[in-house]
Amino acid sequence: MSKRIVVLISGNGSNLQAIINACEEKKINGDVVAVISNKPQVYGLERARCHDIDNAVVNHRDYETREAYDETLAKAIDEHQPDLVVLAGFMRILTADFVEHYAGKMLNIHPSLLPKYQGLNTHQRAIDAGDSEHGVSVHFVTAELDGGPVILQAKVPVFDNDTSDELAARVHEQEHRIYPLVVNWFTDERLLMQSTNGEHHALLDNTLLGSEGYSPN
Ligand code: NHR
Ligand code: GAR
Repeated sequence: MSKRIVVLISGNGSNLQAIINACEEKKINGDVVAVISNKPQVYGLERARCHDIDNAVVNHRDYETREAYDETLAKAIDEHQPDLVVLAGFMRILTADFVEHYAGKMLNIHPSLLPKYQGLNTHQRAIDAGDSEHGVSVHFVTAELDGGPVILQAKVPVFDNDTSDELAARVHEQEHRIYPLVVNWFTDERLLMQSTNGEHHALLDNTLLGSEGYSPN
């Protein structure tokens, strides 16, 4: 059965686009059934409309507390009965209750080689640290911010005199390759999150993934 995917965004939505394209090309056994943004008028919403995908704004500025916001957001998501919730450049920290509600069925893409550079401004931080490599991680979302089990990473070089924008563009290319791939693993039911005694692990084809996620051989 084809899986129902809800994508949460806050901006441009290029990762959303990569996932929509992969679904249309049948590289993912699923459909993006809805796109929800916390910010009005972002380009990602236009991308959804272009593909006749249900889209909505749940604006965090309209809510007094994170709990109230997340409650409304969860209702908007659950209307679509998703099998998978995908964070694609979604910029609001989610409450533990919200995360628990989607345990094992919510993914995020984070622009760093986790556990390095959790949080924001990752490209500039990698440059400032003098790193020679940087990259991107897809992980299951847990209550711990950017702390859920890593599923797949991709690395890029950092060149001398790279600007943050140049480095971000290099990372973006990798994002658009690896996010559809991981979503496909999930929709093919090859990917699971196992939680025991408050510890979370990712499994691919019943094999425990290491701290850097899947790596061949
Ligand atoms: N929520 C939980 N509980 N766990 C995670 O792993 C999450 C999450 C929510 C979002 C994405 C994450 C990223 O990939 C993500 C992972 C936003 C912030 C942030 O500080 C940090 C990390 C991520 C997303 N947000 C500010 C806030 O106060 C607002 C920043 C802004 O609007 O620009 O929510 O990096
Ligand atoms: C991506 O680079 C993603 O890794 C990052 O935001 C960008 C969104 O681009 N995510 C975060 O920083 C989450 N805090 P997109 O809207 O074009 O997909």
